[in-house]
Amino acid sequence: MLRKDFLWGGAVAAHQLEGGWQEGGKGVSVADVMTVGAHGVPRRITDGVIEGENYPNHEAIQFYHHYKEDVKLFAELGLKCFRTSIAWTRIFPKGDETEPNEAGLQFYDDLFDECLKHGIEPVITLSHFEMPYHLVTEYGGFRNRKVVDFFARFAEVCFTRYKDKVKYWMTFNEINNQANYVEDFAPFTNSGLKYVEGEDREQIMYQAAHYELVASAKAVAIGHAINPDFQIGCMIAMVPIYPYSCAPKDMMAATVAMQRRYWFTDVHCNGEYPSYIDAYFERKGYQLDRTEEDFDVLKKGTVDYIGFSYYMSFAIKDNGKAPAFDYDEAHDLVRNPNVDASDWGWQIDPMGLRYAMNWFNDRYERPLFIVENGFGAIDEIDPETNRVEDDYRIDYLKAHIEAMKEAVEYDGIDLMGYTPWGFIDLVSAGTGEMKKRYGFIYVDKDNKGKGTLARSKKKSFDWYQQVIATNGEEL
Ligand code: BGP
Repeated sequence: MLRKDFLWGGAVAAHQLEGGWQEGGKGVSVADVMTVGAHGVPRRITDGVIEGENYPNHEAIQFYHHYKEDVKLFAELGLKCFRTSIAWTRIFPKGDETEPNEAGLQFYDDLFDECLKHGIEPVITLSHFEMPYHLVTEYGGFRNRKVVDFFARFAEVCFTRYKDKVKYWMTFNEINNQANYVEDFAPFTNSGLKYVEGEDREQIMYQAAHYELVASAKAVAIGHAINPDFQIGCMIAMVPIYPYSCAPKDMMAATVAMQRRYWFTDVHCNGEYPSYIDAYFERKGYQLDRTEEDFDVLKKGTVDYIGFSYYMSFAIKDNGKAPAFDYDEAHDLVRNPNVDASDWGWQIDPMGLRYAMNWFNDRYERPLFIVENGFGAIDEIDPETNRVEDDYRIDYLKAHIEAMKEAVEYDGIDLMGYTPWGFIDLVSAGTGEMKKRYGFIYVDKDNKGKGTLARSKKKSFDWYQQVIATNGEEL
């Protein structure tokens, strides 16, 4: 049985829905310099904001202005919690100021009050794929140790201001997704890394990740000192990597691949680097700036729970080098013939969610919180019913909720809540498209930025309402 106080909710991120990119004194964030991509084509990162480019996050779905009517709909849906993030640039427009921007702080006060008024608990990510762009141009993002203290200050200001309104926090969204350093997008959004031609990207990524982990641990300690009741978690992108076959080499390749993606969780939960990562740094000859003081900070700032996203699983085939040397994500991850995939190639695997929950539970003994899960699809309004009949989304979510319930019931896992992703349509993080939709609430806007921004309920809205009302009994 799920907990009585199970946190049924929905998840979004500031830059993907707020818009108002220049309102209330907000500064330019990394999300504001990413253009729209296309199906299968990633977004481009521009050098500052260039006139004439299409930056979908600038307007998004204008939640900044529509939040009151939206929160009303969330309440009608029955949400117990609402996961969003605080745009760092609303609080510190450039990131390195000493005093925060009052108008930005006030916006989140108003938003949280509106949620609480409707009995909806805010669940807040401090950094969801964005940081002030100024920190990138002036400091090189998290390749610079100075950014650790800018983040800690930002966290301190948020914790202090909202200490009586917000109990559940997360530090960095999908901190480990930058481990896929071969692409520009993830390291840029996570750490503000813009790679320079010829540098060892992997080494830079590991250094930035270390500073982020220290920043996270500092924030956790600061938060607990401000309010000991705070529950502060990490947020991990969980994509289990299965061995393609039972060949011992495939098995070992999967083990190595899992280590390379999920060691971040060890640092967050145990306050220590696992041995295999230290061994890897040594083998690669990476001399990272990691001080005794940092190790102390990591030990003192371990998280209260593991928040994670789950959308899909991968499979891997041995490349002839693992485990002796390494694996290469770009070449070794293969299509799993046992599961279907979405239009974007995301492999649909509900049982993988139960597997993932067990994987975390076996290692870390922390409560879990599924803070993202969902199905991105192209939705069309049905002319007969005048709404989106998104049975495919209901099927996906239903199967995943079933798997999650099995993990609770059969495996005894302590699960705090479930917040499906993008439950109101918003800008896709990966492609910048509006047409890759996840919502229970449709928003009238297309990829070119045209539309009335009117909100309407999809079939999944009614379905999820029933799920929440029965605490997951009726799916
Ligand atoms: C996660 C991110 C979200 C989100 C989601 C769906 O990785 O935390 O911000 O957008 O994935 O991804 P996409 O928007 O690329 O479909």
